[in-house]
Amino acid sequence: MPHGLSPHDRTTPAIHRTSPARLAEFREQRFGLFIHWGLYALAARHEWVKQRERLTDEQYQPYFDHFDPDLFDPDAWAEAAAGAGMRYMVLTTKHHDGFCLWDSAYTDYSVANTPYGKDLVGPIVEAFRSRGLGVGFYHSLIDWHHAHFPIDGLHPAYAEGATPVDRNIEIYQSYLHNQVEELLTRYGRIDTMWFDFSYSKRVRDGKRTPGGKGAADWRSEELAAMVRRLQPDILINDRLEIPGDFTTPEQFQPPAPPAEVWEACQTLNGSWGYDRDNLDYKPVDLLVRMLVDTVAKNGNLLLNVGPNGRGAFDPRALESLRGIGEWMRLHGRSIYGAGPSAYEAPADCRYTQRGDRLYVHLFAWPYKHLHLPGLAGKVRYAQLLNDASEIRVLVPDPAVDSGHTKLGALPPGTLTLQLPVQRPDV
Ligand code: FHN
Repeated sequence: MPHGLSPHDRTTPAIHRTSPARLAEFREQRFGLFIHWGLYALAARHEWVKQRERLTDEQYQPYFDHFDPDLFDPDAWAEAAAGAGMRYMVLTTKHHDGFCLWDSAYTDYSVANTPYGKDLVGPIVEAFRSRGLGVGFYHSLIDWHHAHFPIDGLHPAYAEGATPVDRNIEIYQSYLHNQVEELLTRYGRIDTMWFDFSYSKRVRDGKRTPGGKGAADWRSEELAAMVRRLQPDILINDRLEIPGDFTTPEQFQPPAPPAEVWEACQTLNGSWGYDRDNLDYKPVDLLVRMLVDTVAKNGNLLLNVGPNGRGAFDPRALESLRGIGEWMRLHGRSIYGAGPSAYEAPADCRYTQRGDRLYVHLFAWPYKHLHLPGLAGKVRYAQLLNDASEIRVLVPDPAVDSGHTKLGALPPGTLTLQLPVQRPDV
């Protein structure tokens, strides 16, 4: 993600236009894999490399000419995601550089004309769908390769010194709509459409981006109506600059539960595209806490992996997914279909609740005494779900409005106690 891009101002309220059943399914899933893959993976720096390094089309062309992911194995990707406990996936069909991962009838700038030469979207969709995971498409509204996409303040040409110029955006709008129609009619049921991104209101370092783009530039209402006509149960995100089905806070955790349906998108190491030399991988327990914090605030987490130029997940990414998967093996039932509790969690704790089961996630330890305010008299029993050393949980004394727990010496990690409680009167 380029320096200086602030997290998106999610001022566009989400209007739930898809079916309640689809929203319930989305909330049940809670955890998905974001995949950023394209020519930029060969540069192995980040997905904005063309703009950040002011590469001309000619300087970027070698990545196209050498795109031949010989280690591409979508089944391995899907296995790693399923093993991490992920329940759906969102794939970049086209990112800002305009390169298409499918054989589009509307451009030669696609995988079909690279040395690899074959459709990538279909095998990826099939690998994930065959394992019961949901399938979503990320599609960039921005297109730095298209001859009629305006040169504006974000365009690599502007970074190279070109003057902003509108060009013929109507031609680009038709191209955008036609490609979305291609994607939504070629690969069966698609569960999520993840557009990215509008910036008509964007101000950077106190200055408005020259020629920002918004709903009018994408013909967003018409585009969204077509998407829903082609895929009636699809979820559309909020980045068309018109109300969507869910909002998309990016690389930050909202301090309080947002009112609308929301999905946090996060990276493993700060980069969406494969960034070989970026060693800043978040530790697993932080990734787990992000997931827990998100669900405790009634959100979903879309966690990103950027496959490398040969089509493989980096060993560090696989290690992260394996670590999360181990935690999910123990505690997935505190995530799937779970959500916020009406009970207020103590500091350094998060509560997730599903039905009459309250899950207490300790973000700090060791607690000498864990006070669970408001639960006195409501707990029938406590069950330790970790494989940690034995823990004695004293069921709160009904006379005392707080419970306390003597914790044995615990290994680091998030502890989850399962306390079946009567639902609070909310
Ligand atoms: O510019 C993109 C970025 O490369 C990445 O795709 C993220 C993912 O949400 N979206 C935009 C930045 O907000």
